[in-house]
Amino acid sequence: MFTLEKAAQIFPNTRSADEVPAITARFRLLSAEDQLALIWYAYLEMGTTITIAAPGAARMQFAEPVLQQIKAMDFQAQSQVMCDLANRTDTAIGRTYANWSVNIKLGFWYQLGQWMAAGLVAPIPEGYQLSANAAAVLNSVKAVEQGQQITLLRNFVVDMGYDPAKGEGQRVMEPVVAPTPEELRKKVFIEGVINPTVNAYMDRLNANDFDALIDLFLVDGALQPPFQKPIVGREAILRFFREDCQNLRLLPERGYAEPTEGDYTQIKVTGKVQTPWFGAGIGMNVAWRFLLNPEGKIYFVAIDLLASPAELLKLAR
Ligand code: 45D
Repeated sequence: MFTLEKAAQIFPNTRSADEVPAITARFRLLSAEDQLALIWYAYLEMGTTITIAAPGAARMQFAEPVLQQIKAMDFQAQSQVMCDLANRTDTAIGRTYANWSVNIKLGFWYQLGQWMAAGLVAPIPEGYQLSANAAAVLNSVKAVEQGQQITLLRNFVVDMGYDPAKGEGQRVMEPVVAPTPEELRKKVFIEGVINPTVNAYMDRLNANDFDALIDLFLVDGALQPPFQKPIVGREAILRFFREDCQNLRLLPERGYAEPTEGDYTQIKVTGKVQTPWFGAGIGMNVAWRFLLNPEGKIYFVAIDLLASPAELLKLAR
């Protein structure tokens, strides 16, 4: 029968963007100063072609006290806070930061970036010279597609701060939005796949209807986000949906389904995903690899960030 490990290997010729974990690992070896400057340069460069949507007030309220505290400091203290975050030093701000959900962390840096540009927060020193290694990492960041670039920026930000609980602690997250009312929902169409579970998965996630979405999973089902370990069990998956998956836009395009061992069904779907941070500005090329049990419940689904657009057309095993 299927184990989680075996399930994770369905459609083995799916090529994900391996550059992302590779560049992330190289980034982590840089000094804090280099890390901050590199992100700043990458961010400026991206800003010439795309804009980040300003986060809403609901998201910012949690970061607000720390942001005000930082704004009131002199430049030197501000630089120190940012370096401490990058160094993962044990400080009060580092601990608070580590407990925020991904989107609150991004909102925090969004605001600091605005203030840095406006001269209210210490800028990267003029004429700062990246080390040779950092310059090489920056070049690698610039060379990948935009969907991979924003994934890298997100990784860099997620890793900062000091977390004594190593991700197992209580998370501070923004409030969950109400699901889109039934009559306003747009339904997806997936060329080559007519499967009620897969369609409901896309439509319910698009509608932020997480309570209905989780019903599609087996109790011990698993979901594997890009470059992460599988999240196992309904409770943990639901928490992940509420925390990390609000207002995503899933745009599946085509797919392929076939029966497999034990009357299970494996289905691969490819298409695009948009994050609310960049809206329609960036479409990330992704694959969903589903394994459904004989009753049509999700035992496993992996979401892969694809290596290249050519992967969108690679459906069969
Ligand atoms: O350090 O089906 C400064 C799942 C300089 C769910 C800065 C999914 C200093 C199931 C510039 C100020 C979620 C898995 C920093 C699907 C400094 C499912 C600031 C997939 C840090 C489809 C930097 C969803 C800033 C996916 C402000 C793939 C950086 C979602 C901001 C992917 C970066 C979403 C931002 C991604 C990055 C979002 C806003 C990759 C956002 C990335």
